[in-house]
Amino acid sequence: MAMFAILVLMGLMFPPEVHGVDLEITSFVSNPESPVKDKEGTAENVTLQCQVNLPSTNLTSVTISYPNGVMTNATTTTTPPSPALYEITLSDVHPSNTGNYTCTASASTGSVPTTSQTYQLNVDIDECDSSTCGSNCDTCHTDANCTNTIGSYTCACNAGYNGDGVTCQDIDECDSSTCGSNCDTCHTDATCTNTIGSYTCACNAGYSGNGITCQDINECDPSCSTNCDTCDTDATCTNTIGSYTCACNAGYSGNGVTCQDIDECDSSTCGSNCDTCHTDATCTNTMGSYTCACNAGYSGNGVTCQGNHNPITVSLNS
Ligand SMILES: [Ca+2]
Ligand SMILES: [Ca+2]
Ligand SMILES: [Ca+2]
Repeated sequence: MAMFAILVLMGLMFPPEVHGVDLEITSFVSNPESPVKDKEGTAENVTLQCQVNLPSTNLTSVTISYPNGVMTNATTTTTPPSPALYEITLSDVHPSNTGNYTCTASASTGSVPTTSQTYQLNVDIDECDSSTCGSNCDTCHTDANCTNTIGSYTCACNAGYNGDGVTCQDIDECDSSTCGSNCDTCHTDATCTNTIGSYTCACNAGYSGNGITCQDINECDPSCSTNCDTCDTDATCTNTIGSYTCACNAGYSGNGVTCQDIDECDSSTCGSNCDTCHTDATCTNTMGSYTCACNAGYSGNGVTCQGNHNPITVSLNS
């Protein structure tokens, strides 16, 4: 037991020589990992960690150089004979800390006495995050979307807007001369109305639908419930694409919306619609028509009437 303790003590005091193992940097990373977010009002510290494959007792130095070339000695807390992990800490990093850091290790023995490895550290401000960007916030337009990038950010106008993202203008989707690839999809029988950021479509009068699809309304259909015809009850409605027409029925005059009975018996007003009663008949006006009745002493249907007297024989002889 005493001998074992002595051997352990000797092992700590005189670490075994590493023979035939070349010096190697097995990893060089940051904690936290790059990219590191720089939040205004918060001090973000970054530790650069350089892992070598040999214990510190086999090394003469491990340095880390900054992007500007300044070199500093890294320190280790790893106990030999474990391979040594060397570190430096960057306090309160900012985007200016972005760049390539190089870890260089030098060994006291071995066929590879010196080796190095480079690490790209990125420190980024999220200009799109209004809760952390502080005085570095984006300048995107209200109607644009901000996208953070490492070292910068981009602005893109929202759908319905044109522009470079810093300035955005509403697209008039209804103006075919300017809408380009953003024109409206309203139906041919609809009216487009531009709105800020979008547009609306409404079917024209005489059509029903959502504006993207529109169908003719049959105003004459007895089952019509809205936008139905206004023809007079004595008129005939005829559906047309997008509208309808009203025509007064036979025996009536007017524009179809209002129709008046024609008095076919009144020769002063009947015009081209006068009765065809026989001379020896009496005309009686009716709604939409008229009747003819042969006068007393005559028989017939009123259109033709014959006298009911005995034939008179006239002698032509003198
Ligand atoms: Ca950024
Ligand atoms: Ca618009
Ligand atoms: Ca009449």
